[in-house]
Amino acid sequence: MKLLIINGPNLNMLGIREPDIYGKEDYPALCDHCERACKALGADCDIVQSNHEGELVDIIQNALGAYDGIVINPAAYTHTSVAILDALKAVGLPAVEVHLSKVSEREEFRQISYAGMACEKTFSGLGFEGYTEAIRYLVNMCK
Ligand code: CA2
Repeated sequence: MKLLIINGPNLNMLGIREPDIYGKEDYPALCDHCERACKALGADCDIVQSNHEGELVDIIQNALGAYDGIVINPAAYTHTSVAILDALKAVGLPAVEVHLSKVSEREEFRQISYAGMACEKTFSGLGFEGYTEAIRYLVNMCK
């Protein structure tokens, strides 16, 4: 099975600031973590990151026919983007939402997730392990 792992705005800045919230490891370390998790769980993956909402919509649309599932951390667009929600619904691929931090314990404006409405499951507050759990979930679901 082939998974597309999508990361939204500012996740490329991991490890630079706010280590208390997002951890000390940087974005290349997250990519390495996801690649290793996919290999261990028997999946292939591509990993993409964009700071641009429209580009994220294009990436999701282009996943149709090319991937079996999507792992997505839409970052700040989680809480604002109906366009990303609609794109996930349009392609209809099984998708799992991931957040490094425990969003439910953070600010009020982070309490809505539009993307999550099109996802099978959400893993939040587990750091990099949330990606592992999302990959595991999709691998098991597609068995
Ligand atoms: O917890 C998560 O994974 C988030 O999706 C991260 C987003 C945030 O807007 C969401 O509410 C929850 C932020 C992405 C990373 O932002 C950084 C900020 C400063 C330094 C490094 C990264």
